[in-house]
Amino acid sequence: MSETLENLYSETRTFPPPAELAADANVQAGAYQQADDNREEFWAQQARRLHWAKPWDQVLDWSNAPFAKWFLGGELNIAYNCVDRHVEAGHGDKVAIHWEGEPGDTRTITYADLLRSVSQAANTLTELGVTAGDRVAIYLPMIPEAAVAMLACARIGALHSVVFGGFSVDALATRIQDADCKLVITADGGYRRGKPSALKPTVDEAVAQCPSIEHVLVVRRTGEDVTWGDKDLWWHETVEQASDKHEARAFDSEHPLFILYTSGTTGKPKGILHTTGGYLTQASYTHHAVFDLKPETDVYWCTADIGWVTGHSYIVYGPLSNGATQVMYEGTPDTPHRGRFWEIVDKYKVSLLYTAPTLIRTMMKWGDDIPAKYDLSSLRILGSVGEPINPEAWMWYREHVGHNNAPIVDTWWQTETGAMMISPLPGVTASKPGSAMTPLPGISADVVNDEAESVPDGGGGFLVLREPWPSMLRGIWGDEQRFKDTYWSRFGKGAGVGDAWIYFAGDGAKKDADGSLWLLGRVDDVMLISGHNISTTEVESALVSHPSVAEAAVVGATDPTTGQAIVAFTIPRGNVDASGDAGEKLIQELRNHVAKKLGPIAKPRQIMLVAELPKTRSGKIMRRLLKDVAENRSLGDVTTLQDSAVMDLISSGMQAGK
Ligand code: 6R9
Repeated sequence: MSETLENLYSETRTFPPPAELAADANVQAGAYQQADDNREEFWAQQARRLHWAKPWDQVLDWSNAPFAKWFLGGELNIAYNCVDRHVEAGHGDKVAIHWEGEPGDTRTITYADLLRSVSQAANTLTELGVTAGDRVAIYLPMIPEAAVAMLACARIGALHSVVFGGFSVDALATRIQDADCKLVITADGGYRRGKPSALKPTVDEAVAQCPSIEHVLVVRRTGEDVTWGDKDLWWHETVEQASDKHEARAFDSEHPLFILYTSGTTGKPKGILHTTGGYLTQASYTHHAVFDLKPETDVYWCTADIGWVTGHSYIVYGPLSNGATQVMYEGTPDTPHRGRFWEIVDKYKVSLLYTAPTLIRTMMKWGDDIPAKYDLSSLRILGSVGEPINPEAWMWYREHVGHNNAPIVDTWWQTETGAMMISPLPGVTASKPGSAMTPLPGISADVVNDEAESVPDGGGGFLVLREPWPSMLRGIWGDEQRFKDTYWSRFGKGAGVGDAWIYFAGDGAKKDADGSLWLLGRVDDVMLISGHNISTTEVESALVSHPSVAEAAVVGATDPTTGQAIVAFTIPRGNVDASGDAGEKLIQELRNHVAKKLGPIAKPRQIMLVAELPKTRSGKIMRRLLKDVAENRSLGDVTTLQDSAVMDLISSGMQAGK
């Protein structure tokens, strides 16, 4: 990209933290200065929040950059940190997980229960021949056994590779093969949209293509019939019969913890590798700092799936290492009704909620009256992750969910970063709707131009990370070169310029006049209209700021006159008449609305009113597929698409010229 990204959208509203929250916040403003004064000592201090069986000798070794080592010589056990130590501290009876199944069945799991289950699972894995360094695939619905399985792997030093329960045979098989997994942990099925959804048949087909698999451990969740093979073992006949005593042994700080495959827009998925000490340090600290967790009184709920990095760091490792009480929910937000999320918040008196912009926009579409039916007064901090949150969605979240005073923490991070990197601190930051604000203490994010020079306030460019951080990826499984090429060859030493290694995140960003950071989406999605770089995020936010719009996705389609032209796919809010002439009128109104907000250059060539948008299971809009539609191409890879029928609907609407 030759020019910097253009900044069109401006936002002036700010919301300081409520005074009581600020006064009592876990992390205060001084943390930034402390981290600036001595970054390594700052992270060492956060590492001391954990239990180490052997202290480290050196905080960071960056001599073999871009391969980092943190807390060298230190030893710890992750499961001990997430479970045993809370029981030993007298909190065995404390609820770790309030689990809510989609059909309404529930389970209450204390830290003592969790310790027994994790110990049993660790004993079973060991009996099945799984040892430290082996890889285990986990393909489960959102049931407590998913967390138990991950912790059991961590406890014995085996790497888990969690694969989304919605992924296909191919997606599962390629991931098993890439990491040579020895074991798969799965279930007969889970509940989705009011009915059982089978998992075992997918595993059977995948395992048939994966000779490395020795055993398949199957949790009984739905009770539906399954085909049984000689590798299959029931969880309740093995794990639940095993001894519940297991001594956790400490592993080296750099012992590998897990592999998680990123969806990746092109090519084969990348197996992102994380290790032990640094990962847990940052996952734990950021959860404590950004959610201001008070383990005695808070009830935390992260709505992500465990198959996404957000589920790893902020359902399993962060909250459990901090001794949190949390809610875990199996199903979809509209089963059996569209108030389900708010019903759960009300029922468990959730105080800290972590969800994704896609869900917030869906709730906006369903209408304000739905959250209004529930008592949401327990909520004190609201988190967002996964995509830029449009200012209007941010305001809606604050008003209709956060009763106009719960701080919103918009957290930017990636599978690769392992934990949050850019986010407000709820007791410190006066936040702006739509901005992730500032790098967290100890993190050095910056926005740079093509020459890797920091852009001035008001400028836009590429998001980079200038210094190593504890939970950074340690590589791509089995592909060192791709690791260097993808993240380290765009800027800095890896690009042959200067001495510093600079991590390229792949996102566009801008700094506003105060230096606050605004994420603008993936650099690959930036549009080039008549020579101007325009970010999809800003046009989408302009559309969502119109009262008739719930959600929008924008792509640049090839255009003979302007190079690329803006094509927008827009979901009207629930109460809007978008049929026939009313729809045509709305389209014209929206085109003019964008032109007025952002300038005539950003006026969409075409707007389509649609009922749904193609999304990944973690809620990211798949703009690549919409671009195929806008340019009349046949669709590319759809294996990570949540609902494939969506694309048929959109394509047929496009052909009909709607
Ligand atoms: C945690 C997670 C990473 C990509 C990232 C960026 C987008 C995530 C965001 C955000 C703007 C935020 N992203 N959080 N963009 N604001 N608060 O989502 O990991 O699935 O690996 O995706 O998601 O584009 O580069 P992952």
